[in-house]
Amino acid sequence: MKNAFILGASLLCLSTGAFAASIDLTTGTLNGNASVSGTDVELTEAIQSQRGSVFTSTASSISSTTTFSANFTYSISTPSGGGADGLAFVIQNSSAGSGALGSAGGGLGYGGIDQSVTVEFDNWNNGGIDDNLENHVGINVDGNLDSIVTADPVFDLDNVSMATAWVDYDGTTLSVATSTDGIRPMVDLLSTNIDLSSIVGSLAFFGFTAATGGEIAVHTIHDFNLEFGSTVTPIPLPAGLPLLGGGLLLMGWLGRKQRSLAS
Ligand SMILES: [Ca+2]
Ligand SMILES: [Ca+2]
Ligand SMILES: [Ca+2]
Repeated sequence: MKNAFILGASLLCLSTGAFAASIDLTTGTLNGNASVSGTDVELTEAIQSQRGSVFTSTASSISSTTTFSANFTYSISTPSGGGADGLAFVIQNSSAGSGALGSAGGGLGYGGIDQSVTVEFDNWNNGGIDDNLENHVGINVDGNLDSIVTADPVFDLDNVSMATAWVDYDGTTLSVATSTDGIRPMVDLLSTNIDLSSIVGSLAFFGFTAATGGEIAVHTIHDFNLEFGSTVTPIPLPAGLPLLGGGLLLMGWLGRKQRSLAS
């Protein structure tokens, strides 16, 4: 009986692990100046007027019930002339598909990509009502550089050796947090209501863009994890193991058995 309980518990652990999805961007679709650097994707070099993007090569299904949690690590290094222009996390279903690449400079490589939702990490003041802070994180729709909402990440995006960002969508609200210590802050940096499926439609490519302009930096994505909620496809368990449902049923049966033994 004790062994059966342990089996049930281990199946529950497997089920939790099954939802974590590390995305290897080095096998994604790289566009423009993006290149693979070891296990990282370098979106731009520290050269003027570069733009690069990387997207998942296959699209994910999106519906009105889609929820997801994403996190990634990024760096912006060797800045010159004040450091520019920044990088962006982009969810898009534009006609270019995984080959999408937007404008350089203040466009951060996402400018003009339609049917898109973007979280920008923007470190150059291009002016305008929501770009008046040099150092800001923003949420943008349809490749429009005017953000719906912006916030100051507090640390300096011009020269960040390693930062982590978390982007969560609960079906209604898109929330963003970022830090330089790898620990998710207790309070999100910014959030806004987004109707994802009405913006992108039934499919979306997930990925990143960055650009330089007159001023420059190296923009790099080191690690990317994406997990869907309601649309997750369970990974197959090793042969011979019952499905997750079997483990849950076993737990339930054990619970009833223990109750019946006690009575
Ligand atoms: Ca700057
Ligand atoms: Ca800017
Ligand atoms: Ca901006």
